[in-house]
Amino acid sequence: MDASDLLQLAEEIAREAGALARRRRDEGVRIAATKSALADIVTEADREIEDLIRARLAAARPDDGFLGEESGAERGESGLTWVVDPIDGTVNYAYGISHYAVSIAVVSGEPTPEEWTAEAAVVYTPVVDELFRARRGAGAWLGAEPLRVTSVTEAGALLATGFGYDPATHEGDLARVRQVMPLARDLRRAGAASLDLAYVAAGRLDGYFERGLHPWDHAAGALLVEEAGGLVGGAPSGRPGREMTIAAGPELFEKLRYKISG
Ligand code: LIP
Repeated sequence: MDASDLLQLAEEIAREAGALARRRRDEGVRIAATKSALADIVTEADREIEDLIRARLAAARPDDGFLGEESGAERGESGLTWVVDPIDGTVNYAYGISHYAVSIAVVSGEPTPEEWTAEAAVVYTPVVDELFRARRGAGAWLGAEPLRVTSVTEAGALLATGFGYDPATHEGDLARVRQVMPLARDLRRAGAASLDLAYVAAGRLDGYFERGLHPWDHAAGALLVEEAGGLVGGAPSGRPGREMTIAAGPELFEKLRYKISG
C-alpha cells in the first residue's frame, strides 16, 4: 500500500467516523469522564469513534502501530503508526458547537513528534462536510482545491490560539497573547487545533500558536500546513510539542516564533 492508498484509507475511515460523530451528537452526548482537569472531558462518542477507527485500521493494516487520544499507544511492526484524535474539539462537540473534526495521520519512523515523518493526513469536519487532506510531497487539498498559506499583509495577521484545560496555565497563555498581538489584526479561539492548522493551510487563518497540544492534536494538521507551503514548529526540539506549536507562512512564522520564544 503506497502513500496514496494510505491517504485514501484515512479519508474513507474519517468520513465514516465523522458520520457516526454527527449521529451520536444528534442523539445527545454523554460525558464519560474527566481527564487532566475538570474541564478536560471525554464523551462516550470520543471512545466509540476511536474504537471504530482503530478497528477499521487494524483490519486494513494489522501490522501498523496506533496512537490515539482515548485508547493510548500500540507499537506496530510495519514502521508506520496511525495518530488519531477521534473528536478534536471535544468541548465544542459536547456543547453542540459544530466546529469539531476527526483527525487521522499516518507517520513513519519513531512514533514521537520529535522523530516521526508524517506521510499522509486528513482532517474531516463532518457538519460542514469539509475534508482537508495531504500526502507528503504531493500537496494539501480541500476537494479539488489546492491549499496555500497566506503571506503577511499590512493589515496584520489573523491569528488563532487556544487555552489549556488547566486554569493554572491561563495566565501564561494570556501573557503570550499579549506578546503576539502587535502582529495581529485579530485573534480567533475556535477550540479545535486540527482545524486551526487546516485553516492556516487553507489561508483562512494567517497563523496559529498554542501551548499544551498532544501529538494527536497536531499530527495531521501539521502536514497540511507544510504541504500548503507553511512552516510548523514549536518546542521542545523545534517541532510541534507540548510546550508550543506554531504554524504560519514562512515570513509570519519567524515573527511569531521570535515574539513567543524571544
Ligand atoms: C483540544 C484542542 C484545542 C485545545 C483544547 C484541546 P481535544 O483537543 O483541539 O486546540 O485548545 O484544549 O486540547 O481535547 O478537543 O481533542
